[in-house]
Amino acid sequence: MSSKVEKLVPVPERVEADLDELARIHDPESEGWTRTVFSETYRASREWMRSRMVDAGLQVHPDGAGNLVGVLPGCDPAAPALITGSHTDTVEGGGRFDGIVGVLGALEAVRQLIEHDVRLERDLLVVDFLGEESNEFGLSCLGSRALAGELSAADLYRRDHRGTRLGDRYTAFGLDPSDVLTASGWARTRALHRYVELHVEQGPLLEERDVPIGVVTAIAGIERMLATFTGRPDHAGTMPMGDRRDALVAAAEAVLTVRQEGCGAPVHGVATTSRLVSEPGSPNVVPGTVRMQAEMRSVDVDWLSAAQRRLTEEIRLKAGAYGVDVDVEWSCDNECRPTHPAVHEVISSAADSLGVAWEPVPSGATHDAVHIARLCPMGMIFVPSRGGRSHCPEEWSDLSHIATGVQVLGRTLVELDRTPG
Ligand code: HGY
Ligand code: MN
Ligand code: MN
Repeated sequence: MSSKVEKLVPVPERVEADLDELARIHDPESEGWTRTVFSETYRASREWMRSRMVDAGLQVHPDGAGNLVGVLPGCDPAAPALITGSHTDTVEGGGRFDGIVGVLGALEAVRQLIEHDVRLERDLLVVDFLGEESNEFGLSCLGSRALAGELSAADLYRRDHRGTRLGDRYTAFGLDPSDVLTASGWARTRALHRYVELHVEQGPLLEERDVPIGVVTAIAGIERMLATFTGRPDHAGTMPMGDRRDALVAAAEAVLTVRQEGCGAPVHGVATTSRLVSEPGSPNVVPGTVRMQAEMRSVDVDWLSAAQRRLTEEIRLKAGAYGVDVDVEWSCDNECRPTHPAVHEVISSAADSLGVAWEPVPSGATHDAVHIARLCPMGMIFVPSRGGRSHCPEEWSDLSHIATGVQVLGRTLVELDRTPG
């Protein structure tokens, strides 16, 4: 290892200052550190992000899909490029670290390379991907999905609960929807060598095992369910209990069935019901219709598909006992994506060379890495989350862990730069 590379030691205070400054750009009307995609708060935060990328020494250009792409030129611009990054949008009521650590950590890694005059052979692309979080259009990872060619023209016609089309949200954000599908083609024509993403674990494993670094083995597949229960609205004061067809009672059974399935996964799996919309919703009417939103996730592909089938059957059977019909629709947010063994190997040996303990961990959360994996071999580095909490204001990762993650990222990028092929 050259002495220059040995000197790539992150300055935690710089990362902390960036984390604090970005956290200040959040929606004052919402809980936590909210910066949802397409919001005015998000627009302001990306202006800040772009200027921080320039300050770090990157040549920045937004692509047609709304991703912010910073380039650190390498010695051989014709060589397939390295790519790293993550996202800076949050869920409603989200935290200060999910995604953000991967973008701001990459900026610190870039500053280290420049300050210690470590010239990479390959261009290094640092990307703040647009809209990674799941949204009302039912599509997470908007920016990386577009780069991977997985966003379709039909997707732009998806509507949110107000009836607004996704394409119109791009337009209002200053992006041309037709560009979103074409201009993102740069990532499919620009040869990409390897992708590595630094991210907070968002779960309890690393903290429980007291290990500072996780090397991700696979990113869970996500299947989303929309169940529509059709019973019969009746007078709540007169219809005898035994004669009712109460859609909300059937849905309540289904919520517990979803939980039961999630708790039954033999290796890795979770299931969550996130929304019930009961109509007509009047206190004196037996609910006639209920729409239920749920999701299941696992790195165990066989369990996930079997659980979907079981759940659909069980929900229908239990609803029938209340005289309620149910229509169950499933949609795949993303397939399970294993990380690339060659990238996994470089990350773990980078940690070993730094004397940093690491463990292989699955990711129950999805990431932009799932989509960029379609463009080149992918790997991920995790740092611990306090109490395993995320997607909440209490989300926290220690600066010392983040700095270790940045150091492993920097060392990994240098090693990946040298790998052929
Ligand atoms: O939903 C997820 O797993 C990610 O945090 N967007
Ligand atoms: Mn994330
Ligand atoms: Mn998230």
